[in-house]
Amino acid sequence: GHAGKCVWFTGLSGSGKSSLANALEVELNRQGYHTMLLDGDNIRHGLCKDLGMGEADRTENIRRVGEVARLFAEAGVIVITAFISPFRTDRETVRRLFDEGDFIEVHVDTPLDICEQRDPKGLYQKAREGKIRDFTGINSPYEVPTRAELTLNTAYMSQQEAVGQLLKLV
Ligand code: GGZ
Repeated sequence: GHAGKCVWFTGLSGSGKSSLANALEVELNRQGYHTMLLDGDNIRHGLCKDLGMGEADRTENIRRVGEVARLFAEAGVIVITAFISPFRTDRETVRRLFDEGDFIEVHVDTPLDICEQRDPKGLYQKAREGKIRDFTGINSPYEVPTRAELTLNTAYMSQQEAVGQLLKLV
C-alpha cells in the first residue's frame, strides 16, 4: 500500500519541536497528505498518563509512541512526533521499527540558553529552583543525535526556512 513514514522531532523543552511539527503538518495537509501529529498533549494525557519523567518512564513513553507511530505509518499516514526523546538508544529502537528511509529524525538543535530564555511555561525557572526533578538539560541528560537526517537550529533560521528544509526531506 501507500508508504507512510515518521518524522521524529527530538530536542529540548522549548526548542520549538511543537511549532515546527504543527507548521509541517499544516503544509503537508495543504498538499493533500494525511497526517497524524503525536505530542505530549495527545499522548501524555491519555495513552501514557501513567508515566512520569524518570528515565525508565521516558523510555516507555517513547517506546509506546514509536509503536503507535508505526501503526499509523502502516496505514499510509505521515506521522509527525514531537517529544524530547532524550535518549539515543530509545530513538534508535524506534528507528528500527521502520523501513530504511521511512524514519526521519529531526534534531531541533536550539541551544539550552535560548530554550531557557524562552521558558514559555516557566518550567526551566522551576527546575532551577529545584521544584522540578529530572528536568531535561538541567538535571536530566539530553543525548544529542548522532545520525539525525536533519538538524535545525531555530535560533538562526526562520520557521518558513525550516519547514522548507523539512518538506524536501519528507
Ligand atoms: C522535561 C518536562 C518535565 C521534565 C514536564 N523534563 O516544553 P513542554 O513542557 O511543553 O514539553 C515538555 C514535556 C516533555 O514530555 P515528553 O513526553 O516530550 O518527554 S520525553 O520525550 O522525555 O518522554 C515539558 C514538560 O513535558 N515537562 N516535566 N522533568 N520536560
